[in-house]
Amino acid sequence: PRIALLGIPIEIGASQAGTLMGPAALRTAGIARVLEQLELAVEDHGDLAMPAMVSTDGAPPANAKYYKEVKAWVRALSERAWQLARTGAIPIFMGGDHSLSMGSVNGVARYWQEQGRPLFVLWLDAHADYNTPATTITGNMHGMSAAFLCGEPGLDDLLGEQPRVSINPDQLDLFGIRSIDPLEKKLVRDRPVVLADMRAIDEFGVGVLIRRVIERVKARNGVLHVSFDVDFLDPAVAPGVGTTVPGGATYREAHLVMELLHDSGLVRSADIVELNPFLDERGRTARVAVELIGSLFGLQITDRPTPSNAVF
Ligand code: DIR
Ligand code: MN
Ligand code: MN
Ligand code: MN
Repeated sequence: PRIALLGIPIEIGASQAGTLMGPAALRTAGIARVLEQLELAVEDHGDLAMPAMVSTDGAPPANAKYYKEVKAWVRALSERAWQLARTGAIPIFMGGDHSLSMGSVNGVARYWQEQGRPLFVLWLDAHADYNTPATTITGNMHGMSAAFLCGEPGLDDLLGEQPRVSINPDQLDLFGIRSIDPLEKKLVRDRPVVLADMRAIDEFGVGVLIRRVIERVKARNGVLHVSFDVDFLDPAVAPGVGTTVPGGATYREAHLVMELLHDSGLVRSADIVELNPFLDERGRTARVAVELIGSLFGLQITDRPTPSNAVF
């Protein structure tokens, strides 16, 4: 298999500046080297250039900060993601803040729709990112990406001429959630979104819950996109994020998630977002993120196969 790396240095979707340095930090932490050691062919496509803004567009929606700038990124990225998927490579989208997923996931969803296979999205995050302009408190668009991808209204013009390919909410798995706004919570409750919050992880463990995700994808002959927001991790493990929330996944929980996903053979694309090197401690968070990408693509402690549910 081939891996296509693409940097998306966007930060205006987030509350704090600094995620534009994310792609550079992931490269410095050795993302390409780790994947090459797994005998994958890695092609680094560099960073997506900041697209020109189209001044003829109408008035942006209220409660969506930097809408025009985010729109420029998202439509360019959606096209690029679709093209990368068509080459047969596994794209890894290196952010950048989480608003970029509105483009990356839309683009790969367009490709899989053409292939006639349902795309499932695993959203590893402290937050649900299920706000719309009608529910948001902050107006930050990185908090709206999952809702947009499920077809929620309010950002309807965001993709410009790009086709919008929404996923059904029952193909979205929110995983690791521990911070959700009041109206956002209501919206998630009204939708068939599948959710494993930290309470569920405490009770059942990530092994059981990730196997449940994998079984649902397999049952429908689907493929999986992993959208990994670094704040999924506990702040003690990953301090280099603008929106840390206590009580996140431990180092080993996160690796187990990635190892199980690798063994499933279902992962066809991934985002790694919200890494903020400006807030990091000497590259610690970038290194952890790269190690986790290693596990997602086959790095193992031993070469023995992972025990299945049945065999221990
Ligand atoms: C909050 C925080 N729910 C918002 N969201 C995110 O701004 O909508 N922080 N994604 O990382
Ligand atoms: Mn988050
Ligand atoms: Mn997020
Ligand atoms: Mn965030």
